[in-house]
This record gives sequence, C-alpha cells and structure tokens, in this order.
Amino acid sequence: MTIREILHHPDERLRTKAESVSKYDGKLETLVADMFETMYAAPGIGLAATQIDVHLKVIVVDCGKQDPRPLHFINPELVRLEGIEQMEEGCLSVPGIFETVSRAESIKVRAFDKCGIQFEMEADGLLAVCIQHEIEHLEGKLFVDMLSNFKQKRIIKKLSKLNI
Ligand code: GNR
Ligand code: NI
Repeated sequence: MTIREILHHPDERLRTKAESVSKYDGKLETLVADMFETMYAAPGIGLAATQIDVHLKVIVVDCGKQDPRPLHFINPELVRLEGIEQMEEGCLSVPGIFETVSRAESIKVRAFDKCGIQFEMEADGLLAVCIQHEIEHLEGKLFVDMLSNFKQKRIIKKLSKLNI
C-alpha cells in the first residue's frame, strides 16, 4: 500500500469531474487500500479519489468516535436528502481552513462496493456530512465554493503563504 500525495486548492486538477468505475479489478482494490492509508495518515475522516489525482468515482470515509468503521463507496449517488444541518467543515485539500457549511441532515446513498455489489446506506450527523462532502469532490467542487467571494479570496491568500 502507498500513501498518495493530496492535491491542494487552488490546484485545477481538483476541478476534474470523476468518471464512473466500470471495472471491479485488482487495480480498484489497490486504489481503495491506498485511499484508506492516505486518509488515516493525513489524518482525515474522508477522502475522494479526486484529491489524489485519480478521476474515478471512489470515496472512503471513517468518521471515528460516533461510528468508527472504514466505509468505501464506488459510483456513489445520493438518492434521498432530508433536513438541513450546519456543521463546521475542513478539507485535506484546503488545509487549516474551517468554515460552517449547510447540508442535508440525513441522506440515503446508493453505491457499489469494490466487488461490484450494489448497496444502500442511510446516514445522518457527521457521516452524512462527510459523504456529501466527498461526493462533491467527485464533481470537482470544494466546500469553500459555497462561501462568499471575500472569504474565498482570503482562503487562497492564506494557503499560498503555507507553501505546501
Ligand atoms: O477530514 C475531514 N474532516 C471533515 C470535517 C467536517 C466535514 C467534512 C470533513 S472531510 C475531511 C477530509 C476531506 O477533505 N475529505 O474530502
Ligand atoms: Ni475534502
């Protein structure tokens, strides 16, 4: 397994729209394993393939405390969104920045596992927020896109000073 490099905002590659996975092979299995290793090493509670410059619809999540289990989703789709919740979010691709974002409070996600078996899962709280955050990465979106222009400019300035 390999820890992969995480891209940082405003890297344009983070804006790539991911393609659907069509082959459930050993290469996919390695990608999922590398994503878990990269997420735990960071450390983070989620990671989208986009963040390691692989433009396939693959996300991993482990929200710790409340619900500590490694979850992976291939070709994830939100099939139900309910309620509104505000939570302070961070992102491994936008290091050191934490801002409050509004999202659905509870969700139902449909996806495949690495063997190609379809499943559905309901989630709320931090897990629901994290899954929505990861799916947006696959669409080339970042949580900072929802903030005001002023805040977005300030964030890019701050990141450029980090020099990582
Ligand atoms: O580690 C992460 N923490 C987090 C906190 C609140 C809402 C979403 C997240 S996801 C983030 C890891 C990451 O950047 N995933 O894309
Ligand atoms: Ni993120």
